[in-house]
Amino acid sequence: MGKPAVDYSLYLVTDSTRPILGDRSLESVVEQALRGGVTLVQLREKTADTAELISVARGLHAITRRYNVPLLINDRVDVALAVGCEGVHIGQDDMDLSTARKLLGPDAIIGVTASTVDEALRACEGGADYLGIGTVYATPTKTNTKNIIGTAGVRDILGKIAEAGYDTRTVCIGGINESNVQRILFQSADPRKGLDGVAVVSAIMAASDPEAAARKLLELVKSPPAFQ
Ligand code: TZP
Ligand code: MG
Repeated sequence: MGKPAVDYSLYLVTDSTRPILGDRSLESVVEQALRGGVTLVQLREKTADTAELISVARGLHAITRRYNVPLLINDRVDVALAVGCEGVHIGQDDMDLSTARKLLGPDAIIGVTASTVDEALRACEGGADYLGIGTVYATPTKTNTKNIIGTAGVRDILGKIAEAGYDTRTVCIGGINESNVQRILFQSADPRKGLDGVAVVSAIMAASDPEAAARKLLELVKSPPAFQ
């Protein structure tokens, strides 16, 4: 079968905490975002216990499959295996990439967080499918980020990956919204390698109309910035 081609253009990362989700259900917000065109979904729930997480993941996977969009699980390789979804996103303090690959197999989509050139090169070398580069800008959604790297930091990482000859896919994350997304894509691009997409939490999850928010963001990601 082989690994399916993945569209990284607009990557939705979930957050069920009250300031973001309010009293709406996670499933309904994710489905609205899918209708608006998100191309990849990550279930990122820091507080759920394992049984609950598996149950939420099963529910979301039933929805993402209908839209033909891959579902990845943050941190938890065991949950991805239990659910049979398309992959995981792992941070620097989570299970190591080679163990995750061994457990999930060659066709799983495995993404790794990278904040530095070293982390990025190691993940590329280790066979990550994509890098989640960031944090680009400080964000209330994740306050414990140690590394705010800005677009200059993203560009530096992209340049070093290109120099080393890797074709690993890339998205960036952190503080991305409708008003800055095109500038971020433009300023982050190295002449040899640009980003494949952007990952957002609040710009979609906290929007009063997640479908419209996703549609607008996707349109911006796919059209060249006017100031280019
Ligand atoms: N990793 C780095 S920043 C971040 C994660 C999961 C949260 C991004 O949230 P938002 O609301 O898109 O700024
Ligand atoms: Mg993690």
